[in-house]
Amino acid sequence: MKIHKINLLTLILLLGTIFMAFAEDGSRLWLRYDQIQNQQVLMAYKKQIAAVSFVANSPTQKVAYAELKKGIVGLFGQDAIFSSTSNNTLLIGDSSNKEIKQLIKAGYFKDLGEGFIIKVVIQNQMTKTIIAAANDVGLLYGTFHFLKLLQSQQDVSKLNIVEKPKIKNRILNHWDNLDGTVERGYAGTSIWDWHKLPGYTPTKYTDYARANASIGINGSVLNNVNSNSLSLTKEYLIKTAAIAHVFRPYGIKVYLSARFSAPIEIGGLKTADPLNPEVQQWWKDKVKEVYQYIPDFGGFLVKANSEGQPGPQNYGRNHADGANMLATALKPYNGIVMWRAFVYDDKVPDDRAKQAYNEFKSLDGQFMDNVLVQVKNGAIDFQPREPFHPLFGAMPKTPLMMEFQITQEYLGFSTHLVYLGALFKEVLEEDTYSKGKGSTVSKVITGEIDNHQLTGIAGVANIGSEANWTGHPFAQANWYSFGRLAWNPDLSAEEIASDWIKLTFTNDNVAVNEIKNMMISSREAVVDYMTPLGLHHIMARNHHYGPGPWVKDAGRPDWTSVYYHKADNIGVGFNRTSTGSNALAQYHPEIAKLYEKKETTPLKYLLWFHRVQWNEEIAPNKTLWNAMVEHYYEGVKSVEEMQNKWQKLDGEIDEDRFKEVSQLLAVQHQEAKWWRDACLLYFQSFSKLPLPAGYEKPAHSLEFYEQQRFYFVPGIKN
Ligand code: BDP
Repeated sequence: MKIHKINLLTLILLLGTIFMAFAEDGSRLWLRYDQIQNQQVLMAYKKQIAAVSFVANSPTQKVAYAELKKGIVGLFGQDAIFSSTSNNTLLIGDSSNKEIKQLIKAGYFKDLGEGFIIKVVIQNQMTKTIIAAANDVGLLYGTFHFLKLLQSQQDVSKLNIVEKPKIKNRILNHWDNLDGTVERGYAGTSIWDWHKLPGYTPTKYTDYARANASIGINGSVLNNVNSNSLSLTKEYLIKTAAIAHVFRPYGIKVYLSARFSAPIEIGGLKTADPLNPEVQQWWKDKVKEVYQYIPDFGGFLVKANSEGQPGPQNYGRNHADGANMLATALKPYNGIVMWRAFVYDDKVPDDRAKQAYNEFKSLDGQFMDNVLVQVKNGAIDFQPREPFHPLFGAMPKTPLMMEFQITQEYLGFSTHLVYLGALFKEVLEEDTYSKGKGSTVSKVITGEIDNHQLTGIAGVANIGSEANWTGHPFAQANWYSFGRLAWNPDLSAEEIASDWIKLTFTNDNVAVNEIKNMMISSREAVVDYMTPLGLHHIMARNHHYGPGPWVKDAGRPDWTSVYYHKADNIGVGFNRTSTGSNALAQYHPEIAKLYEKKETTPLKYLLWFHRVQWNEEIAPNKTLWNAMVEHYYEGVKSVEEMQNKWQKLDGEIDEDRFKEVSQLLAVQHQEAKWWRDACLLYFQSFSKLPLPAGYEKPAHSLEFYEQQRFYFVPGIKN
């Protein structure tokens, strides 16, 4: 009897351990490699890939091999194939191989760059599945691509794929501080443990590199754009070198944000004037030192003369002077400068939206050839919706880099399910008209329009120390979609979502479609319940958590909400046409002409460009006020629909993540209502118009919402 009891206890412990091992914490991201349950698919794969031939020598080949092995063992549930040979082989790399030689001869490798080929060749009833590339990193990308096909259970029997990235530098920007906090980070603390570096480089760093390489990201800026000069000291460079060492086999370069005043702060100089020879020499020496520790260092990212950061303007110089000084120092080592165009100078401009263009447009042609100007997707600041930044298409002689924000500073933090693939795509597809119709933002940044070889795209990371990396399980999709679009901006948001769902949740078609619909509609939902019809920058002050359309007196007018919506008893909206700030003139005349008139401005941008009276008809039989009410209520309704869709997936998704998402959706629903009610009550205090019949009344008074205070909100220094 006693023995029986012990056995039971052991059994319970054992089951507990097994359960723990299978608890779904989301840490495997989209690289899960769970055994394929569909026997038909599995048999077909096992037959086609009865053996693997992969001679892995270099560090990159070795990590590709390890990944392939991990993937196939997981997906197939067996290991034998790596040690046997068969007629049906997966053949990787090796240009000495007959089949691959043939591909080279046939011109497949021409201009392949970091790309890869996956081709199935059937000869004499033998199937060879070939993954080949012009270099190691291409091979790694090809391996990940193939694993993606297997994970998402695609037919791989007739593959003939040639893939190469359309953008050269595909970079994550971490706004991580040396003290472990993350500016605008909502997924815990920084994953870089500067204290334990360089000696300690946890597996998490390798997993980070794997995840990024799997979607083609090849660069990582480790520290915040609001940077600390200490990052450039010897001590920290050695720590950075340890991270670079982990990333190197995965084709990921490290970059650092450089503080412009570093020569003063850590160099002991009296000035950081970019035209001062001593300053120039200091940077040359510093860069030389950096490359001693990190021979493949990528370069610097710089935020200068913006929100109090030092820069060349402190010395009466311009952005090109500053960027070129650093570019000169980096040039001998093939390093690049990513100079940000997100600028806020000391004077309050007549329209904040015009500032970057005003400061940068005239500098076109003055930057060295290893400088990229990094431009946010819109002219204000990562809002739920913004028209594309007018600098895209306006600086043909300068390679412009896109900066997207993956972390959801203005989109509900990591609490709200918002699929940013849809937002990114909307921007990339906008037409700048710079070289005629079809000159999309995407073609500007791929270099196609102005013939640039140096190209880039950056995403402000949403990664932190939380087990699932990004806080919200669905926020992983935003990291994923950024990488996929960086590789190929022509992909659709839908196909990326489908891939991600299959890799992350399920291969069941019905479920995939349900989840995809949720994701696609989530972007419009957040716009509707936060900032419909072109409203912008009406979030609560500083931490940006929740609504704050009433924010005024915030240090300077362009930090307030009232500056951006300009609501009064007559109407609402920012007049950026020729009768207002004329920010429209910064766009191509085709766009300016169209948006000059309310009637031809897309409704989604109406209040961005126009002041509109509350009772003005903006659509047949619809006043602005009624349309605004409709959008806010529609946003909340969309969240309810997401909740319903998700509930239908009970049983289809593992319990852990199912529950996690259910709870987060419930919070999102509450917060969406909060946004709706607070904003409508606030705007109603000007419009003096009633809610049309049939709408649920706000739960509280305007005063109640205005008086809400929150403590220790994440993402800022509290
Ligand atoms: C704003 C953020 C701020 C960043 C700034 C930037 O609120 O924390 O430092 O952008 O991009 O969106 O530099």
